[in-house]
Order: sequence, then C-alpha cells, then structure tokens
Amino acid sequence: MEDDPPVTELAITLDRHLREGTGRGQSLAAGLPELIAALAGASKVLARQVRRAAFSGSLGYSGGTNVTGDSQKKLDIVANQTVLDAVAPTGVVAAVVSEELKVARILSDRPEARFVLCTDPLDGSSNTDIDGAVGTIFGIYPRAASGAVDEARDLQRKGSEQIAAGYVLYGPATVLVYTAGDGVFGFTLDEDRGEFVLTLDRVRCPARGHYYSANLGHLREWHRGIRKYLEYLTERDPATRRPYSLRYVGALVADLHRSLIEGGLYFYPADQGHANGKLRLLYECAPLGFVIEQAGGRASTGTQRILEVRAGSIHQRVPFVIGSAEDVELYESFMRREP
Ligand code: FDP
Repeated sequence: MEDDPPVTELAITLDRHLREGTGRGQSLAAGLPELIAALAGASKVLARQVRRAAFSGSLGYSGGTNVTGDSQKKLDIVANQTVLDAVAPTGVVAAVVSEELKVARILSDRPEARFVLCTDPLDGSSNTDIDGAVGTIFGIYPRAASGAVDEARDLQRKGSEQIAAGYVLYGPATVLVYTAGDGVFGFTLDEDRGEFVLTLDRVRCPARGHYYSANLGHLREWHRGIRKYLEYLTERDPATRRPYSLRYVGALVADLHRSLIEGGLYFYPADQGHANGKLRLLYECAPLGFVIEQAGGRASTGTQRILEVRAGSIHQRVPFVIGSAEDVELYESFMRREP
C-alpha cells in the first residue's frame, strides 16, 4: 500500500481556499476572505509572540483587569492589539467587540465596512505562564444597517446571524478552524512556508464521544440535573463507553477542538461565583456554537440553543455546553428532568 502523500504537498492553502471557496461552488461574501486572511495573519504573529513570551518579558500579569473582572495577562493586551492592527487596514470591519475592550472599538462607518468582529484575542490566558495551550476566537456578523454603528442594533446580536466564525489553537502546532456556513475547515500552520495548509476538510464532530471537560471544582454548586449527569458519566457501562474520561485543559479552544475531532463535550454551567456561567456569549460561545453546529454537533445554555440567545450587552455571560450532539442532548435532558 502506498503511503499517503505529506499534507503539505497537497498545497491547499488557506489563501487558496478563501479565494476559491469551499468546493461546492459557494464563494465567500465580499470582504470576508480579506478579513479571515487578516485574522490568520494576526494568528501567525500571535503564535510567535506566545512562543517567545519568556524571552520578550511578556509572561505574567499586566496588573490590570478587563471589563469582565478577569486579571489581564500581558499577552492578553498584546493579542488584542495584534488583532486590531491586523483587521483595521482591511477596511471591511465597522466595529470590534473584544474581551479586552470595555466598549466596542469603532473602526469605520464607510459602506465597505460591512462586518462586526467579536473576538477573544487570547482565550485561556491563565495557561500562558505554564506553556499550556491558548487560542483566539472570532465571530463575524454582517452590519445590521449602514451608517453609524449602533450598539443595540449592530453589536447585541444572536449567534445565528453570524456569517463566519472560527478559532485558532496555539498548541504544539497552530491550527486555524473556520466556517462560513458551508462546513468546517481546519488549517495547520506550516512554519517553514509561513502558510496555513488544509488538514481538516469538512470536519464532522462524532455523534457521541467518551471524554468530558469541565471544572469539577464547582461541582457541588451546579444545577441538580448536571450533578446527576456527572454521576451518569462516571458510572461503569461498557456498552455506552462509560465512565467517560475527564480531559480539562482550561482553555476553551483546546477542549473544544478535542471534542470537535474526537467527540465528547465541554460544559461551564452556572455556579455560585458565576451566576450566569463564566463564558462570554458574543466572543466565546456564539462563534464556537456556529462551528460545532456546522460540524454536526450541538451547543446550548443547557436549556436554549446558543445561537438563538440574543446578547443583552456586549460582554454578557451564559451557561454553556458544547460538543457531540448526543452528549449535549443528554446533558440537556438531565437538566429538564431535575428542575
Ligand atoms: P481563561 O479564564 O483562562 O481565559 O475564557 C475563559 C476561560 O479561560 C476558558 O478558556 C476556560 O475553559 C475557562 O475560562 C477556565 O475557567 P476555570 O479556570 O474557572 O476552569
């Protein structure tokens, strides 16, 4: 049997993919290839900054907190600026909502500035000092109307209105995953060529997995149904591959990427310290919800499809469960059974 050719020789780069579309004759909306290419450019810079942080004095805390009260890492600030610097020159972004910006950054009200970008520039930043995986998340919305950006109309959106979304995982390799509503594609950064190369073509999330990711430190404070669900996951039943194995990186992007490829689920429900959950709707949950649904998976608050939740404010938090469709459905059914 002949060996598969090395992936890099297939040479489907992200740039080519963005130019030529997803292979079903669907081309991307005007301006979208430029914006995704700019985000990919930012991620190449960021991958290097993360790798070199110990040499450049960029590890540790900045001394400040972001608007949602999290202590900011120096790399959070670097990452936010890197993303802004990359997307502003494209001219296609009207406003940026970022975890690291108290209010949205308005970039342009010109007609060609067709999009609103919601981003967590450095997800999982508590991992930066221990050389753990981190990520970047992005969700892209079309402007709701032309003219001056209006917060309620343009920024407080429902995830189902996204035109594209994705994430970058900075792990042993840098991987960019995106959807523009016609499947999910993943590209691995070939450091030698400086190019993202297609390595996950129309990835599908397995219907069921055998891993779960959650911060069990909050277990006693969870909704009764979720505690029951955890009991179910940890019972022995070889027919359903239980007990599920626990895997928790502590960076949503990394835990979600595993669930996307291998199946299973991630959840961060409400607890005493996080009455509405910890994760942010616009720049964490909605983009990843769009990706997972496009791959056949499921994402919700536990009671409502995440893409149907309209943001009441740009930094709104929500309880979150995401992953394999059957696993997430079961989680939801345990919540229903135990009000
Ligand atoms: P972090 O605070 O390090 O940015 O985005 C929030 C997030 O990380 C997720 O990436 C991660 O899954 C979760 O919070 C970890 O929270 P806990 O430390 O409370 O488990």
